[in-house]
Amino acid sequence: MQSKQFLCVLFAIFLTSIFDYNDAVVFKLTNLVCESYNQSWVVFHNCRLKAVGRNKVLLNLNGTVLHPVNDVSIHGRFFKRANGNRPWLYDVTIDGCQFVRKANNPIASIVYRLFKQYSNINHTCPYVGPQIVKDFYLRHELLRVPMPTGDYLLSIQWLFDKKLQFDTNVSFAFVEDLMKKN
Ligand SMILES: *[C@@H]1O[C@H](CO)[C@@H](O)[C@H](O)[C@H]1NC(C)=O
Ligand SMILES: *[C@@H]1O[C@H](CO)[C@@H](O)[C@H](O)[C@H]1NC(C)=O
Ligand SMILES: *[C@@H]1O[C@H](CO)[C@@H](O)[C@H](O)[C@H]1NC(C)=O
Ligand SMILES: CC(=O)N[C@H]1CO[C@H](CO)[C@@H](O)[C@@H]1O
Repeated sequence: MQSKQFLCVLFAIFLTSIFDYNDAVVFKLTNLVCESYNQSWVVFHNCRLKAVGRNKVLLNLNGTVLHPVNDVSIHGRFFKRANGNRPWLYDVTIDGCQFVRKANNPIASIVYRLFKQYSNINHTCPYVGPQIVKDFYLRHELLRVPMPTGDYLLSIQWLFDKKLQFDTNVSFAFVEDLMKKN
């Protein structure tokens, strides 16, 4: 019995150290660019990051789709910064209308899981009117996949009817610091 209790205590200490470890992960947005290439279909009113703490940065995006769209292609490219940008891990094009019906792409699902609660885009096609992302920030606990320390860029080109309409480029930092104890 005694040794079992001792093991429980050890296990609790182990869990606590994992908790500290999670605290020591920095996962934050560092840059955001939105650009419409066809102002008669998509306009951006707001596309901004705001730091609200040393390691917490909020993303706000407000755009309008001026005519209903039923054909959305999403071309996502994931870069890890090293001597300029170079492709790393991922380059994919998915059918956006199909994806919101059935999340059929694992990497897109990770990205979607991170931000869907902050946005009004989780509905099926067509899309029209205000497209909002409000006070979104990166939460490490929702990531659930390992990622090496580094600076990353997720560049997304949005195509309507197979034609490029706009870009959203989001940069973020992921830093694992095992020595830091907040
Ligand atoms: C987004 O990132 C890609 C890849 O670096 C780049 O080619 C594109 O010009 C960027 N778009 C904007 C609007 O900056
Ligand atoms: C720009 O948007 C209009 C809809 O307002 C559309 O008819 C046209 O095809 C689009 N042009 C391009 C190059 O995507
Ligand atoms: C988005 O921008 C439009 C146009 O400026 C504005 O009317 C609307 O209130 C904004 N929506 C949000 C949620 O900020
Ligand atoms: C792609 C995705 O996650 N879609 C979800 C949108 O929200 C509905 C209702 O909450 C879910 O059933 C979908 O899975």
